[in-house]
Amino acid sequence: MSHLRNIVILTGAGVSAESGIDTFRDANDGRGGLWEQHRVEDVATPEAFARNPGLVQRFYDMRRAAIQTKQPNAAHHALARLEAQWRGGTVTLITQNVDDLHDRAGSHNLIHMHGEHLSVWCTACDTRHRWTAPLIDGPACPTCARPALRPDIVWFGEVPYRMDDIHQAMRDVDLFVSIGTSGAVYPAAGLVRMARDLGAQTLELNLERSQGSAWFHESRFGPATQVVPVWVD
Ligand code: BV8
Repeated sequence: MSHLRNIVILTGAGVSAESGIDTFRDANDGRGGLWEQHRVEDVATPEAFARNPGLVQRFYDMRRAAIQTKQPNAAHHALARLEAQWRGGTVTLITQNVDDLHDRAGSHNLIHMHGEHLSVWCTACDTRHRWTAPLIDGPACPTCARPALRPDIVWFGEVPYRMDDIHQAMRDVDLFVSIGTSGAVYPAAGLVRMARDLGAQTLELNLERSQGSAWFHESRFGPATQVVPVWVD
């Protein structure tokens, strides 16, 4: 990989699957991305939040509580090692995941394009805070004291975070690696095409074929805790 200077990595729920965090659409779990019989696409939207805030707050309180009990796995650690050891270029890690397993594994050049489960956003005074208590209990905003906190997570129909930083990283990409994502959701799923248009090498590391597999020069299939360390090391 020595001639490949700038690496951009995109991760999805599959990189956290072996840490015990449910993916959204995994056929394997038989639920196909359902939660309490709700499709994630139906819960992770501003309309759902306006219609039934309690349902959405409960969904995220449940996800947050589950994530707290999980640990980074060998794939998260391998990606942090790559960033620490890479010389002569940059490693940018873009994640679609709202969990903090990349953070806890030690990745620093990290873009959470769909937000973070440990952050809450006050829609009254537009400030962001570290999550401290279940939102279903209606905690007051630390800044304006109003009970207007929502998950600081990008829902369907909302604009992903740090798109400028993402496009900046993609401008100089030599190698684009997609790990553990179904390629179902845009604009994340469109990044591989951007990489190809920019003449970069593209590699997919996933459990199985994804909706984007055809766009990659190479795909390696297997569990992330096996295929990612092999690729990094
Ligand atoms: C936007 C946060 C404009 C929430 C998420 C038609 C109608 C309406 C909208 C659209 C439309 N067409 C396109 C859109 C836009 C829409 C979209 O793409 N919809 C899809 C459903 C068609 N996108 C949006 O609304 C986005 N915003 O477009 O704004 C815009 C655009 C550009 C610039 C400016 C403005 C916002 C989308 C963000 C939604 N929020 N997450 C939460 O987490 O609760 S999406 C969520 O699903 C994830 O974040 C991720 O992005 C997405 C896909 O999930 P994956 O991570 O891929 O997980 P999945 O379960 O699907 O797949 C797991 C994969 O891992 C599988 O391939 C599996 O094989 C593999 N795997 C499993 N185990 C392992 C493994 N791999 C390795 N090892 C293992 N052990």
